[in-house]
Amino acid sequence: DSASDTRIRSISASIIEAPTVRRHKLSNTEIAHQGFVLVRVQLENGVTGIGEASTLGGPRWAEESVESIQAAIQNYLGPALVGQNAMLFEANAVRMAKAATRNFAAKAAVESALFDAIGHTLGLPVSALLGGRVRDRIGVIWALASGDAAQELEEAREKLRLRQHRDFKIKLGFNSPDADIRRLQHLRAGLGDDVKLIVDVNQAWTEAICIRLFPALEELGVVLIEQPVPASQRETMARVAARTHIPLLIDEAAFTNSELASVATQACGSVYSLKLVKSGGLLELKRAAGIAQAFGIELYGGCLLESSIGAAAHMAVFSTLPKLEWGSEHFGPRILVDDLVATPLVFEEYEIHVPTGPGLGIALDEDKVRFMTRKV
Ligand code: MUC
Ligand code: MG
Repeated sequence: DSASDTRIRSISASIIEAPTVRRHKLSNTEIAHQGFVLVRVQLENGVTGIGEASTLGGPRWAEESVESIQAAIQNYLGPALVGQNAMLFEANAVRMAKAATRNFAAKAAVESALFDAIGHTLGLPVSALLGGRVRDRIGVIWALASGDAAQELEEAREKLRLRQHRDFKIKLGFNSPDADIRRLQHLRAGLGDDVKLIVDVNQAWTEAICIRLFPALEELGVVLIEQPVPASQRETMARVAARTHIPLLIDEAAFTNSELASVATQACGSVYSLKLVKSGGLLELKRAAGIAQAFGIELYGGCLLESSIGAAAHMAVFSTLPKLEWGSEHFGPRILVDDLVATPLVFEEYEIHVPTGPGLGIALDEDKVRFMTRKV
């Protein structure tokens, strides 16, 4: 009957521009608003599923931009899937792989929407479709990235006071290495020794800078160093990983699961940042976790400043992983002036609650979406 007709009727993609509460700086870009592509999949049974692709500073953090993601979905991924049964997730992923190479953010957003639609059709959370939850709450860190140490200290203290975050990721690499260390010293002195500090250099340092600065990071009690050198320089990354007592967190150096296997074999790091925009889908993200685990690499639940839509898709996967040693960094919903959903993810006692409702467990706020949709 029509209620069980889960064939895909249409797929649409619109561009969203969501202002952030403050400027967010990375070594290679800087944002004051987030660029998302909102995907809506309609099934023949009348159910709609939603998914979100996130970018950071245009085609800068990775090669995809909101414009390229929208074009890939409208012209290639959508046409490859219309008429197919949404429930056949693996077959649909194969179809998307045939229609377009890479374009991971675009593919992941479409697959999220398919999972959301099927979850709503069956009355099941997406986590149940991915094997079921092993955890209901996931620890969540906050990123400090204004570059102004006094402002950052105040911001971190507020997060601690509200019991929302107690671990912090500090974005480095947009100032000189010495200024980075001074900023970290200021934060450590102000926050005390109990707060976990992670640094993300976003590929900005050379091996020489690493050699010079790592002892200072060790002294400051930094617990993770994320992607200190360029993603393509695997030998360099392996050498600097071997020099420090701080684990290296692999981010931009591994998008695909073959890249992950390569960086693992080359000993480029000992923790991996899981992201939908790198894996290109929920199923592939779950496989990334298995590959990392097989190499003895610990897992970190990465983000690209998604709204509650993209964060919920990550939570659906993260909640099913046997191990997630480092929790997650899905602070994205909280850095937006306004979230896109009527039911934002719950942040409480330093954790995010994994949504339990059907599908992704979130519902759009259509007024906010309309307001933030780019007018063409
Ligand atoms: C990245 O490189 O990890 C995630 C958090 C943040 O502040 O930047 C992003 C991307
Ligand atoms: Mg990173």
